[in-house]
Amino acid sequence: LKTLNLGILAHVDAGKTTLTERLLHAAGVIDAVGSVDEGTTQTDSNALERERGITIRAGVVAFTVDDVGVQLIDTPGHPDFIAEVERSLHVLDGAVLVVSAVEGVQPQTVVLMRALRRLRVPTLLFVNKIDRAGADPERVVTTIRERLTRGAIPLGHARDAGTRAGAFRPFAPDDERFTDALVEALADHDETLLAAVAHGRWGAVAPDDLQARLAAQTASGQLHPVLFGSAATGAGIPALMVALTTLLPARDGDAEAPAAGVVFKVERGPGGEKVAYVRMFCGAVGLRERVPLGPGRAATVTAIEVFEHGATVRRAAVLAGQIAKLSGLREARVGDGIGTAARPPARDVFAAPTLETALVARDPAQTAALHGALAQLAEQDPLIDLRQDDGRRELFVSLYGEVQKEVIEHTLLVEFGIEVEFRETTTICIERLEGPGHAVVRLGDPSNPFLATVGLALAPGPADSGLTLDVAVELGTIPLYVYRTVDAFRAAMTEYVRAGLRHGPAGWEVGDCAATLTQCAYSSPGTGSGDFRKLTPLVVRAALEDAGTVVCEPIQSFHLDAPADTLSAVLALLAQRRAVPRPPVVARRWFTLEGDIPAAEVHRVQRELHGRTRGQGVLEVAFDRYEPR
Ligand SMILES: Nc1nc2c(ncn2[C@@H]2O[C@H](COP(=O)(O)OP(=O)(O)OP(=O)(O)O)[C@@H](O)[C@H]2O)c(=O)[nH]1
Ligand SMILES: [Mg+2]
Repeated sequence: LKTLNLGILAHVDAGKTTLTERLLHAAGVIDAVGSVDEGTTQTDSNALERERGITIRAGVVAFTVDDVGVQLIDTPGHPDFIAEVERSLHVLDGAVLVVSAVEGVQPQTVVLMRALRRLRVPTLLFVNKIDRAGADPERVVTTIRERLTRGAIPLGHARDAGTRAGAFRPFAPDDERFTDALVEALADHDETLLAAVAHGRWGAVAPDDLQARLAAQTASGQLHPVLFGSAATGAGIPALMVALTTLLPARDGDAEAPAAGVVFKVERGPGGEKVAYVRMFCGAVGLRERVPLGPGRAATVTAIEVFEHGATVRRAAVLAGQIAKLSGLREARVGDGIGTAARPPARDVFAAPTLETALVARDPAQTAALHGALAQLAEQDPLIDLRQDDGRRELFVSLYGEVQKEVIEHTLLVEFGIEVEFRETTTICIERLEGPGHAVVRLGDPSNPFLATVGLALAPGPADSGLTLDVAVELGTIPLYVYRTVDAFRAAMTEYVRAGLRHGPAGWEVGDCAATLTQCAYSSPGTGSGDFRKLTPLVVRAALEDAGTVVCEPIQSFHLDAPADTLSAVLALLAQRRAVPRPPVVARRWFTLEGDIPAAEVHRVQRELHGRTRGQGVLEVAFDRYEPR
């Protein structure tokens, strides 16, 4: 059996979850199509999803079409849950991007398509809701071409759009209008075909050959076939099923190769135990096997469940191409590579959250419980990035937006019985060193309770260099009876310095720092690792005070599309909100603006853009850099 890991992506409410139900029904997995509005779907399975009628967590469900085992990932469309989409993107063989025939191309559609194209994920476009009043599939295809991809190639057309009878009519393989358009699109990336067209000889290309070329260019992410239908009525679903297996690249996994997989989701099982969702790229992992989980960590697999025919089934191994839920990986984190041939973690596709909020338990007696609960949530959603202020009173979490905040509040209440109160939402800044700084605390100093000497010099590092530590002390001053090797000592010291940099003098994390250990001493046999672990952050703190720091705010690069006649209104808005646009590019009815904007202003611009562009403006932002505030 070949496998196809298929992502369903779209702007919120375009119909991903309903479409998933339809596909499961068409594949014979479920007898009746569930409803999002009644809370009876397979993939919107948690209580909050059912209550709100939106998808919050990515859900996996499997079915078989012909000889292909499809493992479908239904993703959330709301931008606050983009982190869920991010994790899924790295495990896909192909995707269906759903576009509503009524609302057309929406903000998140643009964001998602850009990510899919950047990662070259083979993608089909499904124009959904052709049964709904107001559906205008022709106009949607035009905007898809203008805003998403010039490589859009409709495989048919919608008849009776805007009525319950709306249906999909695929083009006949020898329909000349279709083959002309297809050849023209294929020739853009195919020189032999281009030459044939130029010489008027392409008529000799057989329909089967065109189909194979279409599949090849879809697989390479150059062309994007477009289908039409309705997840509500089932129109167009059979054609979509065929396209999944004939146009997207299903794979025969190599189970004999060295094991490589990735953890893309972590959840807690009914008994509170950790369950890691893993996609294997090649090789296999068996029950009771001890698997590497990234540098210095490993764990033994105690249970394996794979996805089959709408359910999960216990198995003795997870094979190349498959997705499985693995138990026993207590240390597993989202993004961990699994196995001996694991790839390094992928770079983030979407921007990290740039907002944060403090929260406290309404009942102070629950403060410790709140900490534990948030730590568990942060495990499932690492970008939450739980932090605590110096006074140890308030907890901070990172956020994408207000809806994510409400979900956290609700989850804490329902799953953990903790009522919380949020403080106001603020932007996450960092501190940078203003210049070099130095500090030393010596063994035997009356103010030093630890059995160690640590001297540190800090200097500003280049942008994005993170933390580097140079150990510039005599070998004899390093307590090798504690750390065994100089490398182990350096690794441990790096972590201690990092701990000290977590809160700079202004309370923000200190970024990009070149540290040098200038002095070191110990007193054998009394000195232990605890002495260095506890003393180093204090020395870092003193060195930071000596250097001085400047607070820097996140700056995002933006991409803004809006109707051409709204350009001056949009420019005025951007100027008010400290954005710095480059010259606009106007293409017929739309203009595009790119430039920089402080993250703190994005929310306001997003809100006001709506009114200034008749609801059509789309602002996409991505983190770019930090700059002094
Ligand atoms: N008329 C019509 N309604 C549809 C169709 N597909 C979905 N809907 C409705 O649109 C609403 C949203 O559908 P969902 O399937 O939850 O959309 P989604 O893309 O999964 O939404 P999120 O996961 O929250 O982003 C529901 O009320 C569906 O019943 C369709 O083809 N036609
Ligand atoms: Mg959904």
